[in-house]
Amino acid sequence: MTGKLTGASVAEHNSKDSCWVIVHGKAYDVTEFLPEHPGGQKIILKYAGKDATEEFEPIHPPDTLDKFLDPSKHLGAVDMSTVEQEEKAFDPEEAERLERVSRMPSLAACYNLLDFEAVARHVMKKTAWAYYSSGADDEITLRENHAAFHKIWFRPRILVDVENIDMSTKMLGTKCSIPFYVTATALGKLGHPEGEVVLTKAAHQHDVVQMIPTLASCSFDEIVDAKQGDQVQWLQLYVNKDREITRKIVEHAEKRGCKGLFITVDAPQLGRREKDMRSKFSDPGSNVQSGGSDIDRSQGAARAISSFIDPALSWKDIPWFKSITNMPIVLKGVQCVEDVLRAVEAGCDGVVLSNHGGRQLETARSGIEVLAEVMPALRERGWEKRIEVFVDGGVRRATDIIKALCLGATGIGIGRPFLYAMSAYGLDGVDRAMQLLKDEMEMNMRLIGAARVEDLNPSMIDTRGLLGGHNGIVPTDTLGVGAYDPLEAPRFNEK
Ligand code: FMN
Repeated sequence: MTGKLTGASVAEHNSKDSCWVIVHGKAYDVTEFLPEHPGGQKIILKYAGKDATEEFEPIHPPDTLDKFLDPSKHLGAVDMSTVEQEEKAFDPEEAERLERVSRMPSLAACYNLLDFEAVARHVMKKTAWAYYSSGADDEITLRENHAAFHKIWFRPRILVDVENIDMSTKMLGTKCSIPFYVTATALGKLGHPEGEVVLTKAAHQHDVVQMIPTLASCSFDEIVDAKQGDQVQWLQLYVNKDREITRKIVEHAEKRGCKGLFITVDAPQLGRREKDMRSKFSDPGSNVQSGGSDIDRSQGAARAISSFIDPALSWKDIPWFKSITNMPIVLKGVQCVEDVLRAVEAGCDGVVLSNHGGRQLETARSGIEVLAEVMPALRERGWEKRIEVFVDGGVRRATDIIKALCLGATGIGIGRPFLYAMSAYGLDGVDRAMQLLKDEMEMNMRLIGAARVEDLNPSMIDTRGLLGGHNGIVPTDTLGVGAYDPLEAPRFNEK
């Protein structure tokens, strides 16, 4: 006798009335938890009586069951040799993907950050690609984030001694090798089995700060445990309706050494990311076709994991955050000068000018455009030292970073490129992506005539294209163009 449960005994509990599942070799009674599951009941019921590990793993930190399921529902170890392995049906899409993986370009063939995106698109699983790459609605803001950098041109200085380039800087009091950081992106294990800790290791190799997402696939502690030496991490916070949960998260993060609290303020409701939603369409676990549950679970990975976020979060909460932590408080997702000024008045230490990578409000302006509006207003008031201004969205080249620094940004967040590098090539990929950025940065600082980050200033860029308003230039509405049935001219009679 092993004292373990058998596969057959678990398999008996395969219905809504008695639902057991196996995760990492242990059985759990989730019957009563079914209605509370943020991702809906249906996906759990798909695995009732079976091993759910593969589905569970990428979207739940490993401490999830300990945290959210009463200990009485932890049924103990299962003898996995007795669990019937389901024959996986042949999946032609997956077979094609694996074939592409076997033909992947070598890492050395990636010369810039967009190269990682091009490779990742072909080798990532469809649902993972859809979650990472998607933007809101028509993805106009998503594309604008990148395009906006092309509206800024350089005014370089010549005959400056640029033999030695120093790219180091300080962000929230932390010295770092280069003014970019790994911004928070949820669900790292969708792209790589080890998840966010891959980014932690790469960040360490390059002396770059990592922002830890609330909705990481790894547990918060795993990500902190993976840091080395005096590596610096920040916490990105989605504020829970239950403030006690939020308080615990914040206090724990501070205790574990996080050096900044980034409160996400652009997501009172998750945007509609239709690529993500569509990728779930064929998944029998989703409710897309049948509906029927009181909460709409049909919104892809994003919606499934975010139902706890408090839409009532407001300026009134800022003093409370200040009362529970000594970490610098930064608002992530600020999108106009008025709110930056208000953040200064509220005593915040920083803002991230960001539209969440184009995943939230469609036709929100790019962070870089907002930066160009914000910095003169701060300087006018002599407030530019009172708050650190970060920016993210669409940064793919060191020239983009330099443009933001010229405008006055303290630090620049990069999201998807590191996810794509990780998904396609693992740690080596992220390492190379960061090195490529450093190499580009060094070269371009030389070419612009700035030996140090402090030497970059607004006179080195021409922002007229960016600040000319959005008049005249209409972004391509790709869906509209594809769906449009063009009018026809009168037809001539056949001969
Ligand atoms: N921002 C958050 O504040 N919290 C999140 O959990 C979060 N998850 C994200 C997941 C993905 C896949 C992506 C692409 C972005 C996410 N973001 C999140 C937004 C990023 O922090 C950042 O604002 C954005 O990715 C920057 O744009 P970029 O991807 O073009 O660099």
